[in-house]
Order: sequence, then C-alpha cells, then structure tokens
Amino acid sequence: MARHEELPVPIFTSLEPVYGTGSQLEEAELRFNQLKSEFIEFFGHSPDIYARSPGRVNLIGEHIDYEGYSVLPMAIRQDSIVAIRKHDVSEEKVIRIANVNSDKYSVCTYPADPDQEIDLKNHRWGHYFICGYKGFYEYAKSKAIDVGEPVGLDIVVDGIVPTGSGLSSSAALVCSSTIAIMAAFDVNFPKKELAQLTCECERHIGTQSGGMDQAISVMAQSGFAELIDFNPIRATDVQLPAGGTFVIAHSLAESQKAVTAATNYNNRVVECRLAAIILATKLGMKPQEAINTIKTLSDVEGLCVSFAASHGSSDPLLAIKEFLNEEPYSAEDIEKITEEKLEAIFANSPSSLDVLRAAKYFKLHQRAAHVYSEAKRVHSFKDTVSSNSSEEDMLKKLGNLMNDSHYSCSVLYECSCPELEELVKICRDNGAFGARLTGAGWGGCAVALVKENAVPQFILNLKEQFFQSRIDKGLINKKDLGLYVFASKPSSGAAIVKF
Ligand code: NG1
Repeated sequence: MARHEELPVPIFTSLEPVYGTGSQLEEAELRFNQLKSEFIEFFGHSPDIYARSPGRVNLIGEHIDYEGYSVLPMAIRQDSIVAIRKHDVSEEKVIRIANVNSDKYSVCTYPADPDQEIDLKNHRWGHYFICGYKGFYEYAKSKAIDVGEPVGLDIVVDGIVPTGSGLSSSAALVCSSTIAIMAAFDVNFPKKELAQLTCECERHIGTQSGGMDQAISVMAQSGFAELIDFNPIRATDVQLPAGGTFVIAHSLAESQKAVTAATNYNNRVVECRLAAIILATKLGMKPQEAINTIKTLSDVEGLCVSFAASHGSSDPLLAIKEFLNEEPYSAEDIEKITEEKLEAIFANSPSSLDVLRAAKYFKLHQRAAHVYSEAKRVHSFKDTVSSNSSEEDMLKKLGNLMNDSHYSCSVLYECSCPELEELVKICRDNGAFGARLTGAGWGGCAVALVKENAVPQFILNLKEQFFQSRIDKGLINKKDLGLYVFASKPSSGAAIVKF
C-alpha cells in the first residue's frame, strides 16, 4: 500500500471525516455556512469548492527544519478554510481575495498573472494566497501539467489559527490556498509534493522557511503527531502517550515573522550557513568549495562526526567547541576564513543581503550548538515515545527534553522573549512535565506537557497567574481566553470539500 504522503489530498463531500463529531463539527458547519453566504453576498455566485489546512504546534525540533533536520509537530484543530470559484476565460482576469473577518483583513486584488512579483515592501495578508498561486503554476510548469491560460479567481478565506502565535497561521493559509487553487483547476498532487511546493512558494513572502509547517499541515493524520524528515519529505506517525496532553498558551507577544525577518528568522538561517561554511573550511574543505557546496549544518555534520570519532566521540558538538569561537564574529572575522566577501556568498539571496545589512555580528558557535543538540533531542523524543518505559517515566523524559529544548532556544538561539520566559516558568511551576516556546519564537505560544487529568486545573491556574493581569490591563478580553489557552489533541491534515 502507498504511504499516505504519496496519496493526493482527500476529497470529502461532508465535514465529518475532517472534523469528527460533536462541538468541533458544529463549529465547522457554522463556519462553512457563513463562508458560503459571504461568498454569495460578495461575488454573487456560490464557490466551486473549499479547501482547508490546519495550523500546528511543534512539540520538539525548533529552528532545525531549514538545516535539514527532522522535527516533530502535530496539527491542531484550528485551520484556514478557502472557498474559491474559478472564472471562465471570458470573465475578468483578476484575483479578488476577501476574508470573513473583513474588519481586520480588507479585500486584496491582484492580476491573474502567475509571474507577478510580490510587493514585499507593502506587506498584505493576500500575499500569502499569491504565494500559493505562484507555487501552483510553478509546479504545474515543472511537471508539464497543462492547466490552461491564467483566469480570474474569486476567494473568501476564514482562518482561525491565531496569527503571529507560532502556530503556523501563514502555512495554513498558504496550504489551503494552494490546495483550493489546485482543486479549482481539477488537479490533485501527491501530498508530499504539495508539502514541498508549498514550502518553496511560501518563501515568496521573504522568509527562508524550512518546510515543517507546510509538511504537517498537508500530511497530518488525526490522532498522531508526525516525525517529519526532509530531503525527501516523509511523515511517520508518532503515537503520543495517552496520559499526557499538550496545552498551548499564548504569551500575547505577537511575533511578526515576515516583518522582522532580517533581524530574527532569516538572520538565524544566515548564521547557520556561515557556521556550516566555517566548520567545513576548518575541517579541511577549500573555502570556495565550502561556499559552493555547503548550504546547511546537516551538510557538514558528517565531517564534524568524523572529527569527533578521531577523539573517541560521536558528538558533532566537539567540532563546534574546537572550531567555532564563542565570541561573536564580525563580518571581517568571517571573511578572513572564507576568503570571500559575505555579500558575494549571499549574492543570489536578496533576503540574506537584508540580513547582512542589519547584522552587527554573528553568533556562530551558539547557533550551531543549538541546531546539533536540538536535532538529537528530536530523536530522543521519538525513541522515548516508542520505548517500553512506564507512562509516568515516559512523560517525565519527554518533559525534560522539552525543557532542554526551551533552554537551548532561549540561551543559544535567542529566540525567546520575556513574556515567553514568564509563561514557560508558570507552566512548570504548575506541574507541567515540561514546557517550551513553540514555532519561530520571539513571541507567540508556549506548549506544555501536562498530565491528562490535571489539565482543567492547570488551565485555570494559567488564567489566574498569567492572563488575569493582562485582562486587567485591557490587553485581552476575558471572553476570548479560550483562544489564548487551550488543550490540543493531534488533528487531521489538509482536505478538499465539495458539497
Ligand atoms: P512559525 O513561525 O512558527 O510558523 C517558523 C517556520 C518553520 C520553522 C519554525 C521554527 C515558516 C513558514 N515556518 O514557524 O519552518 O523553521 O519557524 O522551528 O517560516
């Protein structure tokens, strides 16, 4: 039987297979009904078809997907739904994207031109749809699939993944958009190809995204977390221990990933590349060869492990300790080793050049140490889950790995923030087995592993100890608390719905 990632996106004619039964189904029915009536009101037609794709919470493996390492996320119930209608060739060649939350997201209009450039200087929410639009045509072209000449599209979006929260609202929107376009053109690609193409097309927004979010959004299976491997993309179901529940809580610091890319997300991608090039050079490669061939820390891991082996170890961290200074590097320090200007190394990547312009120095030792140690923790997490330890022992070990991951993100990768530190501490003080920031960080959510039967009290304590003071200050409304702190079970992945 084909692995599930080889299969196309499932097409359903009802909502039960996606949302199950009970309150989740009722909520979905309301959303689909509202989406349809808003579509008719706005465009004067019904949509042809719908696509939905979920957000995710990453359990462990932060900032390592773009370095080629496996990660372990699960899909959450919150998703993005896209309703779409494809124009006839005789109709206007324009793409109109509306949102059910029209107060926050006004209508965006674009030409029906797959080669259009996205205006990164003027960030608009509709750009994420256009990422999917460009990606769809790029993929079809690369596979010589004839999808006809570009036509106009009518779209209405309903997204309930909180934005800027590290729960992948952007990937949920890019994936649901791409799948909706695909379905409107009556084609369907294998899920693993979609995961790859949505990862690549989200980069049109200017972040050098790694691929985890799109992979889990497209390939998730209800009831399982997934170990996601890259090159090639692969998803392996991971059954989590029954006695534990993951609680997600928002630090209320919004992380604007696309806007802060040059100093935060993309900065770390550039630092990792520089660390990898220097390691390769120190381990015997010619600088120019390293520049040409070494893209990620995983590319140079083999050399680091060989170095470690000659010292009786198998730990790549040994090479980092030996060859990367703990003190931050200036651009000149690095150029002495690479024998090449940094601007020349990154000449083909405008977003990396933005990083170079914004950076004062580069912390290569710390970033590489995070990546190698975090990659190891992902496998320890997976091994723990599949070991035959008692449930209590298993939960404790998983919690410790999550705590170690948070420490590494906070101290070595510096992608935490004061609000996340406070929240993670409160989670641990209230009995979580472990807690950590999740997603890119610099704001957004924390995830805590909590004993199943302690979840209601745990959430109450978080409300009292973290959220109440924010309600008092008027930062959030008490009635919205459920949006900011909730328990989550692994949900299903992307789907097409045709009624
Ligand atoms: P968020 O910002 O949480 O959606 C981002 C990246 C991931 C991964 C994590 C950090 C995108 C779309 N997603 O996730 O690929 O690198 O940060 O682990 O850029």
